Amino acid sequence: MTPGDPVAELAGRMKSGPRITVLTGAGVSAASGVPTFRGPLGLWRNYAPEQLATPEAFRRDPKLVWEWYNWRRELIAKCVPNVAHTVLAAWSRRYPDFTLITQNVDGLHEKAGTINVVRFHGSIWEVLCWRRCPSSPERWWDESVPLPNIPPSCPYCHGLLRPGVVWFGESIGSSVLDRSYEAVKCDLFLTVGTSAVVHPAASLVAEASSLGAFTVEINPEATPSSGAVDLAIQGRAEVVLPSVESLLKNQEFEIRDSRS
Ligand code: BJW
Repeated sequence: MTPGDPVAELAGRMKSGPRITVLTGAGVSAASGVPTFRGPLGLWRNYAPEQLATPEAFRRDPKLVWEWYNWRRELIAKCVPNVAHTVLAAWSRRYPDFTLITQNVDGLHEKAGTINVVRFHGSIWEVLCWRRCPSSPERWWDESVPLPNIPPSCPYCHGLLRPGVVWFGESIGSSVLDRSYEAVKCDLFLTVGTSAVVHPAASLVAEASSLGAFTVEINPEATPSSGAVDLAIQGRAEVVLPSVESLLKNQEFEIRDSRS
C-alpha cells in the first residue's frame, strides 16, 4: 500500500463495515458496452439525450423517441454486467447497511445480483400508458426486443405507451426520493461514473456530505462534484472498484456476507 494512495484510503474506510451508499451513472455500464449520455458516443442519429428524453419530444414525435428506446433496448439486451457491477453486488451482500442508487435504466446492477437498488430514473424495461388510462396498471414490465410495433400501444386503451423512465422536467417518484434521502444518512458515500450534471441525483453527494458522510468520487474525468468530495479517484470504475476489492480481500475482513 503506497501512502497517500486514494484507492488504499477508500479500502481503509470500508474496513469497519460502515453504512455505505453508492450513486452510479452511465460510466459504470460503459465497460459493458452501454454508451454514456454525454460525449460523442451518447449521440444517436445526431440527437443529444436532452432532445429526446423529454415529455415534449415524446408528444411531438413518439415514433422517433420510441425508435431511440428500441435501439437502446436492443443494445442493452446483449450486454452483461462488468466487474464494476460485480464488485458493487458483492458489497451489497457483505455490508448490512448498503444502498445502491442508480441513475441507470439498464438493469445491469440487478442482473449482477445487487440488492437494495434504488432506480432513480426508472427502468428501460418498464412501460406505462401515456394517458394513464384507468384500466391499465400503474406500470408493467415489457422486455420484448425488438418491439413488435413502434410506437407501441397500450393493450388496455390502444393509446400510446411510454417508457417507464424519468425524463427532464419530470419529478422523481416520491418513494424513490424518500429512500434516497434516507440513504444519504450514511458514513461513506461513493459517486461513481456520473457526470454529476443532472439534478436532483447530482445533489445527493452534497446532501450526504452535509449530513457528515465521507464522500468519494470515482471517474476518469473531472466533474462538478470533483472539487467538493473528500476524495476524488481518477480512474475507470471497472479498474478502481476491483482494486479496492482486492485490498479488502487481502485485509482480515470480519464482515460476513450477511445478506447472502
Ligand atoms: C466512467 C467510465 C468508466 C465514462 N468508469 N466513469 C438544479 C439545477 C439545474 C437544473 C435542475 C436542477 N434541478 C432539476 C433540474 C432540471 C433537470 C436537470 O438536472 N437539468 C440539468 C441537465 C441542467 N432535472 C430534471 O428535470 C429532473 N427532474 C426534476 O428535477 O424534477 C423536479 C422538477 C420538475 C420540473 C421542473 C423543475 C424540477 C429529471 C432528470 C431526468 C434525467 N433523465 C435522464 C434520462 C433517463 C431515461 C433514459 O435513460 O432514457 O437520465 S437524462 C440522462 O442523464 C439519464 C442519466 O441517468 C442522467 C445522468 O447521466 P450520467 O449517468 O451522469 O451519464 P453521463 O453520460 O452524463 O456521464 C457519464 C460519466 O461517466 C462521465 O462523467 C464519464 O467521465 C464517466 N465515465 N466511462 C467510470 N469506465
